[in-house]
Amino acid sequence: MKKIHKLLVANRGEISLRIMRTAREMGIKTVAVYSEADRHAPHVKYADEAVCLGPAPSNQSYLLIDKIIQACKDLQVDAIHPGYGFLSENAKFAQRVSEAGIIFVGPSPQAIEVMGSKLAAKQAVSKYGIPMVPGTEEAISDIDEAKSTAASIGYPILIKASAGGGGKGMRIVEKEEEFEEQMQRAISEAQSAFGDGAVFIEKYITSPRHIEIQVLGDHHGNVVHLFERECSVQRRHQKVVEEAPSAVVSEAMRQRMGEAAIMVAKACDYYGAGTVEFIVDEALNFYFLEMNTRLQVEHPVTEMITGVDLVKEQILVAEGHQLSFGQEDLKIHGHAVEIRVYAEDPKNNFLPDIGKLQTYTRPQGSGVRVDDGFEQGMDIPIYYDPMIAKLITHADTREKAMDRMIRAIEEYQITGIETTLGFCKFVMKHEAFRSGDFDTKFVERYFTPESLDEQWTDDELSLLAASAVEIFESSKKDLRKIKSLQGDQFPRTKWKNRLL
Ligand code: MV4
Repeated sequence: MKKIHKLLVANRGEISLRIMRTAREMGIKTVAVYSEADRHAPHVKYADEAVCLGPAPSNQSYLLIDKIIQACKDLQVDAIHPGYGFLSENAKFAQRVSEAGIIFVGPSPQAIEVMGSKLAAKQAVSKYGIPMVPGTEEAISDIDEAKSTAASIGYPILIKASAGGGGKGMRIVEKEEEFEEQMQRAISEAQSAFGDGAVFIEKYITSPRHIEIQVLGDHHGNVVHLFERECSVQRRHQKVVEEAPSAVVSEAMRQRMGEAAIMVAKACDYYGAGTVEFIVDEALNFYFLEMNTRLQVEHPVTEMITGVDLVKEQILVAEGHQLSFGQEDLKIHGHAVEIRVYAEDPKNNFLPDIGKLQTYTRPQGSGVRVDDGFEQGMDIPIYYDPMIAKLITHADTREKAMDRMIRAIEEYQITGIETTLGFCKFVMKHEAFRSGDFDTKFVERYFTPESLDEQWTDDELSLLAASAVEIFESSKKDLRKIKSLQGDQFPRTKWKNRLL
């Protein structure tokens, strides 16, 4: 057991603040790191101490392992929380941190490494009977052998890069004639993007749902799951809306998925917070895809329905404590929805829209949580992810959580930049989302820029038509009056122009 007195958060923005808030509640001093672009950022102001790492680009600041470790030594920091992104799933970083005698608030470097490779992850869990998509267990070396495997699985198949993530390096193959070409492309893409050309094949599940399970493990071999998050509403592998629980997961399915997730965690002696990702087909069969060995962006929906502060548990586990609860202590309370507010223009192909937050007023009230890292008047830097905020609502039913989200979106006032708020409201009102009948193709299936135009009900449209006729008739009357006055008895004056 080793008490943490001072925690450095190797991150920026909302997640850095989110982590420091919990640390402060636990009586732990906080250290922020920042780049020159983030000098005046809220996470820097919030921290007890702050260290500048370098210029704006993350490879000259937030990714500098040596500088971060040196800052810990200079300030007598005893633990590092990596947040998400940046160095959070870098096994070498986790290793270097612990070699420097600093606690890494996260899993072991070995677990990060195994789960960082999709093939290694599949191999690690293969003996536990966890459902996986039919496919190859090893990297493809022989094209003819791969082709015959593909034929026996049945097309379409998906080629995936073992080192890939977030959809990078994936290729769908519809029929055998395309196989060889796509395979070569996938290999060279994987080689240049990840420095690892290993690829494998899986049966392609055409329109899956993405459902993931939050897990927590300690150093004593205890692992629990904190139910599922539904993350199917995404755009080009970027999640847009997440919720917990999922509208389609029954109690029995939840239990089976939860148990499978715990097995995945145990297969790599996992400790800390992690997420086991599954895809779910139309028949609600679920298949293990990969494990994310970090705190995820969408962790708040799990916190809202369980009442567990995941960062607090991460810190306690890192100090060596046993989990303070067992599986049977965890219950789902109500429903939570999260939207990601990005500085992107949904009317313009979601291009990042940078600039100054001219107005920035957060929604408030019962069941509303906003996790953000900006303030009114600040510029959104171009160097990092364009996410401005996460807006989370919680209520006792899914219906009420969605209605509360619409209310909160309408209260949110952001000017100076375009945001995805209106797009999220479109999702929140869409019949497919409301009914729960959607998958990862939701956005491409239903969204066009016109979806954002003002929506009118039939009653409102009749009212508009009636009032248009009225205005037209009254204008005609005015025009007749003017014409009658224009009998040249009077010169055209300003008074008459005003009538027009
Ligand atoms: C799949 C799949 C269909 N079949 N694997 C995309 C990201 C990576 N985590 C795994 N992904 C997928 N793997 C098989 N065998 C479809 C996807 C996929 C997807 C998965 C989760 C969330 C969004 C997605 C969007 C498109 C494709």
